[in-house]
Amino acid sequence: QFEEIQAKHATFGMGCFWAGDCLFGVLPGVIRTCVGYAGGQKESPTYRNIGDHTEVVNVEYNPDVISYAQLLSLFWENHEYGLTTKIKRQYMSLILYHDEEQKLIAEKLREQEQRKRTDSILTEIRKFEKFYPAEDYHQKYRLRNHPWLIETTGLTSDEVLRNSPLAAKLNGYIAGAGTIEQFAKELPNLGLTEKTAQYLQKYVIENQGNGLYC
Ligand code: MHO
Repeated sequence: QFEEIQAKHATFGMGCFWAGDCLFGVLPGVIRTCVGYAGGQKESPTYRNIGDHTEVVNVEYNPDVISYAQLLSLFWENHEYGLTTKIKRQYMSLILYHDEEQKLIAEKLREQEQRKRTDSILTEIRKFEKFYPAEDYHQKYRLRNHPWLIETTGLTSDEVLRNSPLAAKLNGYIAGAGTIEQFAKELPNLGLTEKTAQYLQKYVIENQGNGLYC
């Protein structure tokens, strides 16, 4: 008898969505990620025709393992949200809350962030309405540059790359978004062969802390 995890969703706009995909995907407690367009009114936006939408990452997480506040710390730490110059709507800082609890936490933490700085925070907090998944080639973008890794782990379809928890992890690790300590700790649970683990480890170390997820 397995108890269903009561998974929750969180949605963040924080610049280029390839970065959010890596940063959140690798996080313990995050189950899966999907990048897409949200926050605007235009029907069926695409990358080339995004209209008034923003690039966002939609995160499915287990609230027993990671809290919304913890997700928000990662959000604040990893993008520029206080620029005085205007950021394109495509890359705006945006929190789309899924329930009242998320709304209150987001508002409270934005206030806290604001107190730490003198320029004003541009992050908008709005209700999540509609999410349009982005084109397949944007999903797990960094992992897609590693066809051997995709092949050897059996993540060989667009659908699997979009939905698989392992794909979310590998996409983050390959870009250097997880720490070396976390990688060492999680490796036994990833179910990788020795050779695959070595391949991945090289990138975890090489890309560690370079902050280049886009
Ligand atoms: N620097 C990237 C941004 C891509 S993104 C998904 C590019 O110019 O292609 O917005």
